[in-house]
Amino acid sequence: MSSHAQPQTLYGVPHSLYTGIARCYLRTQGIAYSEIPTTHADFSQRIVPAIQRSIIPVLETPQGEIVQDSLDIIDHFEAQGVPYSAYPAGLLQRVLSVIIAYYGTQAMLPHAMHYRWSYRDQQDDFLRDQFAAGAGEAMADKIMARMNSYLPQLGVDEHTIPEIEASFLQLLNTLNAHFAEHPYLFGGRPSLADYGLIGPLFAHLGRDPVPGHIMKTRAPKVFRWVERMTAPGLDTPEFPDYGDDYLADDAIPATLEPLLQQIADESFPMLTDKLAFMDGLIEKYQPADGQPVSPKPHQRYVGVVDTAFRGMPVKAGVQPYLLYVLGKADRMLAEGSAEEQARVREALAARGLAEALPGERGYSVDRRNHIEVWARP
Ligand SMILES: N[C@@H](CCC(=O)N[C@@H](CS)C(=O)NCC(=O)O)C(=O)O
Repeated sequence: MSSHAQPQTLYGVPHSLYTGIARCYLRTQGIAYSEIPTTHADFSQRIVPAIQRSIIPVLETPQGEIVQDSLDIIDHFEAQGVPYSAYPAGLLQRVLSVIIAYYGTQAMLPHAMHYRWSYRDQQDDFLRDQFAAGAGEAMADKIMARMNSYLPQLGVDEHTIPEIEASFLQLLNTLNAHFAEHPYLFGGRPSLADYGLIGPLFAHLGRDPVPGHIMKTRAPKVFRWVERMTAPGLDTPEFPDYGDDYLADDAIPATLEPLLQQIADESFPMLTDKLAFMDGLIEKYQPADGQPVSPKPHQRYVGVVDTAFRGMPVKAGVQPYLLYVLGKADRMLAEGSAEEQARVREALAARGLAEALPGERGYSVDRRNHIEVWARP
């Protein structure tokens, strides 16, 4: 059992993408917690003033420490030691787990939001029920309208929708084949990659009626992985002799290669365009170290780029947060020996993923006082 005897408090709701990431992690590690919705007075009276915006998930420890951000919540517990660390020992697996986490938490936002909000006629009763349970009847309509309004800045439009749907089906096919052979992406326990993908694949694509039906009927093994990720501990009855460690020797399973190919195909040129946009912002405004990335804490987008998704032109909003995620991969790589770094760079280049590492740009994105800020050397 867990060494965390007193329960943690997790502020969140069942249908929230990022809350799911933190919740799956707590359950896998056997960390006792209770989940409290944002309607609770504690959230508005204590948590929001402390974190400067209304956002979930938020962890409050029994000692009163407050942690916002799904990945920071993971790192908070990693630092204390957990039964199933989310960071593989192999440097390539570790770096790829960050890139896959980026794909899940950032690149799949259009998939999640499209399937949630473009099929209102078929799932409105379900969504209304979920939002009312999480935020109260009075607030449900307002929050639903706000979430629905995010589609244009996510690049969800009549031209991209067929590509977003093709991307979802391709992902399901790949993962269905992978999870027939392995319980998790890199072997016998979930890594940051699994936690990144579970965000969209649980809250939206795994449980909203329209995409949930597609997942169950077309990719039953993916549905089982979603259950496995949300279960306590490791839930692997299909793999009795598999063991609970990552694949040895930093191996990348053959069944994962199509996923890495899809991530490379879909990340470029969009990621490069977004990074170039941020380079331009920094060049123009020369923010000081520690300056928030946007004027108001709840603003996540700093601009819009003309780019492409699977060959389709699209306007996409730029979130500095993506650099917060991908910067982790650069830092991990820097910890390896020169030989190891060369091996990993070569492996990334062979998969078209070399440019997924932002590299040294004269700035990075950090989080201070719960807010994303520009970090300067
Ligand atoms: N980077 C944050 C993102 C959290 C986030 O976007 N949470 C959504 C719910 S899934 C939210 O609170 N949105 C509030 C809003 O957009 O107004 C994390 O990983 O925790």
